[in-house]
Amino acid sequence: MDCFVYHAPELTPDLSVKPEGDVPVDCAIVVDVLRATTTIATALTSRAEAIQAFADLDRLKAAGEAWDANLRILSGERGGDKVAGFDLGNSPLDYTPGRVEGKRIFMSTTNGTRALQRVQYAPVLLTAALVNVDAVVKSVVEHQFNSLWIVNSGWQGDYSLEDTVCSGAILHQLQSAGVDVTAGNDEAIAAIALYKTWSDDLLELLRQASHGQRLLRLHKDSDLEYCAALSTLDIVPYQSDLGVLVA
Ligand code: 3SL
Repeated sequence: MDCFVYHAPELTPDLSVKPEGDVPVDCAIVVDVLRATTTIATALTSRAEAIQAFADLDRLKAAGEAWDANLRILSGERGGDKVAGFDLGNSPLDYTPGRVEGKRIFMSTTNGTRALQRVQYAPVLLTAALVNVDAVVKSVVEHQFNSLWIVNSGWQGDYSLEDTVCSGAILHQLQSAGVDVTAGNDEAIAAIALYKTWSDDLLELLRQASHGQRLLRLHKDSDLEYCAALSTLDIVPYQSDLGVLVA
């Protein structure tokens, strides 16, 4: 399987609009360890009906307000904080069954939802974080794709350590499962090396990462601990309709 890692949505070939000819990839996996894809995996594990992702807050509000008020949650994050007037921010720990079961979550985050939009026309679109690496790898192995893009959300167009280590974990576990992983770019080789270096102390890596530091300044220590745990959730979020993720 040809595997490519991209460090940010802006560095990823554009599949935000429907391509005219053949789509250049079989499956795209969007990663935002801190914290969007960890929150998505958690919310779906808590039996949210679906996550509907928006890059733009005004579009989110319009779609959310058209939904039954008892069956919706408006989830907005900018700069690590909850957006004023929204029900929830982006802490995965807030997405408990008591709050989200049966509800549609209208979500917008600084980078993660932009990454989803960037590859929304991939034939198969999954999301992964450290918390659901094993489940996602199992699903990729079963589908026997020929090509895979791992799209890191990064931070405002730039590299992020935590997303890269998760990309490396996915590729490393694919290799361990016997998949013939061919690195399509140098980023894929570097991601595997980063994961091998840090696999025994992922929490420390998250603490050293610039976005980890930003969240620690906002007193989100427990979020970091939760996001650093490897394969604690057995869930594979996938896009069922444009912008809509289900379990
Ligand atoms: O960038 C994003 O999409 C967010 O996950 C950032 S934060 O962790 O919620 O601050």
